Amino acid sequence: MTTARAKAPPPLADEQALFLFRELLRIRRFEEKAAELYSLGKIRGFLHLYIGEEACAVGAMQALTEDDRIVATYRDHGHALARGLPPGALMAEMFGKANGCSRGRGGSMHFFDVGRRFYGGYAIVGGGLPVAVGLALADKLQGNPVVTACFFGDGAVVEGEFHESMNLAALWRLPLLFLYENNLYAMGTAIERSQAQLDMELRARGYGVPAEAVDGMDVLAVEDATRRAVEAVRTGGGPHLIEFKTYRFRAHSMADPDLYRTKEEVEEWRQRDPIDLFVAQQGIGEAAVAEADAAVAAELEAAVAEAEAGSWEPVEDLERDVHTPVGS
Ligand SMILES: Cc1ncc(C[n+]2csc(CCOP(=O)(O)OP(=O)(O)O)c2C)c(N)n1
Ligand SMILES: [Mg+2]
Repeated sequence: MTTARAKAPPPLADEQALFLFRELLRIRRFEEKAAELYSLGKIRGFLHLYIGEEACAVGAMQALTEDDRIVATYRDHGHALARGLPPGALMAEMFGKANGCSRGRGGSMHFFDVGRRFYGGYAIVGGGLPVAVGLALADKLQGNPVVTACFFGDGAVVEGEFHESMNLAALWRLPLLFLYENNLYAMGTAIERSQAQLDMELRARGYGVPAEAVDGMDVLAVEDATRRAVEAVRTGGGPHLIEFKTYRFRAHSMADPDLYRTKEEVEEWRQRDPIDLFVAQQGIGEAAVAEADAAVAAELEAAVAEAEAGSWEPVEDLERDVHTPVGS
């Protein structure tokens, strides 16, 4: 595979470096808080943490405009935060409260915000891919200069939905960007045990879709590759694919004992923590780190308070949005 950015990236202006640092840190701290609240029973149901993969969502989101559309996976906290969904609305959603971004009906895996063009959060692995094809098809038919970016994992690429989506997107030259988060595992199954062909560029070539692999722990490499691909898609180049080579530091979910990989492997990847890497790469000083940490902590405290203060949906609304009268 072609690998972008062999040389070290240039330092950013201070303001931009601090902005990106805070974007990364917000996701990390949000999820640490979510894990804590899960063990306290405030958040129930499923909870899948994105810790370790933050650079993928943050880097990719920098290259997309407000008009572009985002489709995420069930591990969607990072994508939603990077897209600008308010932490309070997300926390309330995980509490099951009516002030949540999906009225408390979806929880952690079903964040949604049409206004911010954030179309889920899907509990079904690969479920977002056909939706993204539909969104991109609509934009193409309507002549909208909009790109749909769809995140998915290595568990999705061995499903029919991925291949059907690639086929139709290529056949119709849709403005669709496939963002493949390859964290090497789908639950407890390593990619070597599920994929007959690990080279994604080769697989994408079978559909005539240009593909590139980048270091998913390097936020600037992710941004750079996404920017180039978005430009190509937006100017009529048809679908493109980027593979982010990444790793989740935590278990698959709060219920996973994490027995299918070695502690040494996890530790090796932790040495390339995307936040630490960025701090070192950009030379962000201790005082700036502490300041950002305090600001993020205050934001999250307010988010939790908002979730606590929210109310449950009234029982009279139980069937609302479940049945739609014929003809409406
Ligand atoms: C269609 C479908 N099959 C199986 C599952 C059960 N399941 C939940 S998460 C998961 C693994 C998905 O792995 P991947 O796509 O690599 O995402 P990651 O967890 O690594 O972010 C599976 C198989 C599901 N939710 N949907
Ligand atoms: Mg995976």
